[in-house]
Amino acid sequence: MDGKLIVFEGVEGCGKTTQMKLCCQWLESLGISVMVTREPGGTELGLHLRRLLLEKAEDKPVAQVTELLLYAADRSQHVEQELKPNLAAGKYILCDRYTDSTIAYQGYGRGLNIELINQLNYIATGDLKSDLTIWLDVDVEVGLTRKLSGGVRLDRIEQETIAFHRRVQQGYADLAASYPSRIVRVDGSLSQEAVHQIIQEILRGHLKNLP
Ligand code: T5A
Repeated sequence: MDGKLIVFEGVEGCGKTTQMKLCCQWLESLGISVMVTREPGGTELGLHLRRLLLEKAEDKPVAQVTELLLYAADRSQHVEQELKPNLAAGKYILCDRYTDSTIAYQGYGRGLNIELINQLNYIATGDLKSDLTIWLDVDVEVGLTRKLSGGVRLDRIEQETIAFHRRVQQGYADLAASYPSRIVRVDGSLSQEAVHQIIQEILRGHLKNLP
């Protein structure tokens, strides 16, 4: 595959959407063909799954394994329908969340078996890994405060306890330590422009063929 899969990860409100937008503008200014996508919800089927996953219904809790399987189903469709063909077409794909989210949220956050999640990720992706994953590291309370001050209603997962979000954060820290060549930590508490400059440097370092 000729394209590149660049994933943005982190806890709620870490700034992924903001940075992906800046990164997309910058890469396009270099004449690179970019595609921006996300999980869950990067396909039409995935949009239905996203709504099922993130809408909060007090009287209809989603079982933990059901949640895991829905994220895997979303990913499988996304990989087949969007990621593989666009990588083959040479696109740079900026993807908001991917396999590490499932390890961090369902593995560390929910406490589901990590080996099982690795197997499901393998099945869902056919072992398609990111070329580079940018982990925007911010304190969970900073991220949640950013979201709340933006005036948005928190979704089902965002409404989890602080302890849950801290376990997710620990998941990202452990993943970054385990896969240092694939996952790069960026201090997401810096200004938007400072974070963007750091990401540019990282991409220039990792993607040698950038113009
Ligand atoms: N999930 C997902 C799982 O549990 N398992 C899985 O396998 C997968 C794939 C998806 C949810 O699903 C879960 C994780 C999530 O709970 P989402 O769409 O990814 O949901 O939702 P969020 O992660 O919350 O993404 P958001 O788009 O809501 O937040 P972002 O993208 O991290 O943050 P962004 O850029 O929108 O910024 C949030 C606010 O902060 C400001 C922005 O202006 C905005 O107001 N901001 C900054 N403020 C100060 N300094 C900076 N550097 C800032 N950067 C942004």
